[in-house]
Amino acid sequence: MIKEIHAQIIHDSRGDETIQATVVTDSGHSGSSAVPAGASKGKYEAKTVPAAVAVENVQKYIAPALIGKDPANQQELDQIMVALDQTEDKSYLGANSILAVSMAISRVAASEKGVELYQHIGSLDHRTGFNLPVPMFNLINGGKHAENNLDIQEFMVIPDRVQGYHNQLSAGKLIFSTLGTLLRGNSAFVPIGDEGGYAPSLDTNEMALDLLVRAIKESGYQPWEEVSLGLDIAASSVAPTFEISPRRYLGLLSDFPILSIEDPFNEEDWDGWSQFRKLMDETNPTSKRIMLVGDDIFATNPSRLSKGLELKAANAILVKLNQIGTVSQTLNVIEMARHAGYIIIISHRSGETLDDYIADFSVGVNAQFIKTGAPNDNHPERMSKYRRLLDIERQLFPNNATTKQA
Ligand code: 2PG
Ligand code: MG
Repeated sequence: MIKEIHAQIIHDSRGDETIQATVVTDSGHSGSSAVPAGASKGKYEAKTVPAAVAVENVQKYIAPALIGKDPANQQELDQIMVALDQTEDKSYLGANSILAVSMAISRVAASEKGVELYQHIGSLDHRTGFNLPVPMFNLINGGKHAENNLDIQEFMVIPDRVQGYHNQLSAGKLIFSTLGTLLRGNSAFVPIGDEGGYAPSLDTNEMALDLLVRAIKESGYQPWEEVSLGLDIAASSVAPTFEISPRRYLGLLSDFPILSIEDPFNEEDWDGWSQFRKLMDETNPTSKRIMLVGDDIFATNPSRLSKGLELKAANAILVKLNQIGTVSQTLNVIEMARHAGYIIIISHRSGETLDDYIADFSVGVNAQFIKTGAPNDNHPERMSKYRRLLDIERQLFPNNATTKQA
């Protein structure tokens, strides 16, 4: 039974204020969670309130409504908060106030049951068998996440054909360090972007892709056969000079070993999305299923997703808990997407905290992929998720996982 709920202001990786909530039960268990923040936020995301207001909302409105309840009943408690808020976009209490408590509820429930968080999330999602997601490492940052001249927001490497999570993490770290050596060949100092990847200024976006292919090869991996590339165009917030065109994207897909392309069109451009998916399906010459990933277009929102499913707008969804604002609503969106055969990618935000919640969440829902930045040891807000996944791998597959630390 919930006895107390506290909230406090902490700072995220960009130095901005955010909220952390702690839920305490009468059995002496407690669980804390913190909310991240985006820079390229979608228009259809749930709304936040300033951190100080969020803290006050938790203490004044949310805590009194939840004290005395059983944290095992995630859906019921989330529903109480949604009803208290009374708005479609959580703008009254703030999605940040609500989500901090929603996540902390699941943490304390897991602790009371004496199970790992991913197991508890799994039970909310009616699951007992687990797998690790494949990491999508954002090694070159551009767009709103960096001060450089690259329009595309994220250039990722995806070790989709490397076996075992710890080997995938090693591949990501090695390729990241090789890339650093290649970039430092041109200039001694290479800036770093918000998500821990390099943020060089390059003549073209294509040069970034060339560099990644070189880094993959020089690290001893085979592009496409072992390690693929991924892009997040973030078209709704890309510079107006960037040419958004299906022909250009198809060109990139045929010139580079790209497995995944996220937000290639604006969040309002349903036709652009549907036509491109059709084109991709017709021209996909490879054995792999190229992912057309909806982030801002779906905003982890059930009505946006259901429109997208009807219009055949994509084949994969990027899931961010704070786009919708509660754990159980996020689980419902995942269920809808999975039912339609969509690939599930659990994602961090560009402004992150040390909270590793999404690592457990990605395993709990059996997501195929996780996107949580560069494997950069100077960015603990990204590494906390990658490290937690190593722990989970050791628990789930003790014979396969090495004991090496990331
Ligand atoms: C994205 C995210 C995370 P932000 O667009 O996918 O990488 O960025 O958190 O800034 O919205
Ligand atoms: Mg995105």
